[in-house]
Amino acid sequence: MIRKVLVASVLAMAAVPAFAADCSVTVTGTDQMTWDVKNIDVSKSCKEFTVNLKHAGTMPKQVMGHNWVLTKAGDFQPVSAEGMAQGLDKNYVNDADARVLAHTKVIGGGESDSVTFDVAKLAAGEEYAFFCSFPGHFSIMRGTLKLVD
Ligand SMILES: [Cu+2]
Repeated sequence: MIRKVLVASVLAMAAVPAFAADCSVTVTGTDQMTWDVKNIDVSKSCKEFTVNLKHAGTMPKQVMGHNWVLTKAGDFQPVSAEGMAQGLDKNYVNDADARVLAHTKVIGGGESDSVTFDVAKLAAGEEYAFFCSFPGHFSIMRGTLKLVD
């Protein structure tokens, strides 16, 4: 009986990578104005996709805050400029701007936040940009996101 249970649990673990697409990613920001992810591939088989943003540093959000904002690649510059003008209270994002496809709040050292969005929002062949819209951070804290098979 014990042996049967063991075999079943090993099979269950082995089945996870084969049958479930990874529909989430963790992006970790630092006190050095960097994060550890430059490219995100979103599988078409995901209905929803979740981004978990973490801040591994110790600096407060007023000084070294980070968020994660998603737009089409072509919208990245105007959206980041407009976001900067919104201030920290608005997470440096204009929520009325339809070009913002998804975003987290601004977090400081030791904090985290997540955002989940519908994969149906993404079009195949379109390139998307993700970035931190905290003033000045977009030049370094930026990457590309694509819909893949
Ligand atoms: Cu930042």
